[in-house]
Amino acid sequence: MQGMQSTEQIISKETLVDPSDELFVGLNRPNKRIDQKFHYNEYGSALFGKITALPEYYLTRTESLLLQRHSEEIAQYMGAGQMLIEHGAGNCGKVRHLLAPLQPQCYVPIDISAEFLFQSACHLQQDFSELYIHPIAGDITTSSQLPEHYRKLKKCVLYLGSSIANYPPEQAITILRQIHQLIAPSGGLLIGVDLQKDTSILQQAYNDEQGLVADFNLNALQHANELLDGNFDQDLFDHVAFYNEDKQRIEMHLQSSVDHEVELLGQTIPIRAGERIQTLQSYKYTVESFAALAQQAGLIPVKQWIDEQQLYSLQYFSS
Ligand code: AVI
Repeated sequence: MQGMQSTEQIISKETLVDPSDELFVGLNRPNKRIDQKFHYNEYGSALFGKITALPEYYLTRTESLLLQRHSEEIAQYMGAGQMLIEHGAGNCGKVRHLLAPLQPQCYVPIDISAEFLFQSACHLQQDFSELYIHPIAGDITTSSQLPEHYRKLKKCVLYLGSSIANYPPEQAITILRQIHQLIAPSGGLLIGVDLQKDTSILQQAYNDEQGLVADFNLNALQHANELLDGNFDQDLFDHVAFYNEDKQRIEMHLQSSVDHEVELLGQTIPIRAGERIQTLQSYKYTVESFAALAQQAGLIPVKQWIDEQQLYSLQYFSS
């Protein structure tokens, strides 16, 4: 294996920060919230994998289709022989569509889940034995760990899955600015962005018939119990997901069905019947509204690929 490091080597300090403080503070606010990242314990991550294959959840399969269909053209825009950095690489599955046409000199998958990332990178290395793979456990700010030997190459970032849309616009601009700094002066960003569409399609994607998204949402309470030595009872909450037209975003909440109390870190927190804990926001953009956001981060829109039903977009920006 060429660039692969041991799991210990790739665990950066970001993975060692205790997230419990943020979770506890969020649950003690008058408007309670659990940040979307707390959906992803082991069970939640596995469940999200199943959600991406649901008939109602069009995002993942439409993005895959666009990547497959346009991989040659994408490669023409991105150029060859670069350092290809994937933010939120997960199982390193999506990049497989692009590796042959792009022929990068090295691939740097970045993800906060160290163990899963390392395993995924190992699998990829088996199929692409000539590729230099350098996994980094952390986030896009962990650029100090980029492979020294390849630093002078043009840098292209992949940020797929419309994960950018889970951040409010101000935070999304900050992330895009960090990406811009990373790829400057001559790099590119290929990003997956979900589009505004008929509300009923959106409502179904986040309220699937099997109830997987509901389970995924309720699992945030289980994760909170694990992290805060808590006693949330999932049976006392309902999954609520709807499209907020004013804010142009899907919102997910957990709504308490009764007045009750929860213990977290030995502290008692009262919860009223009907009270909601906000757990996820998923903004929906037009090509123009996302380009305007990216431009605020210094990125220059170059090319967009959209499916026939105009459900989803892949957008390419230069620095
Ligand atoms: C990861 N992200 C783009 C998903 C979304 O559609 O906002 C998260 C999700 N959670 C439940 N369903 C989907």
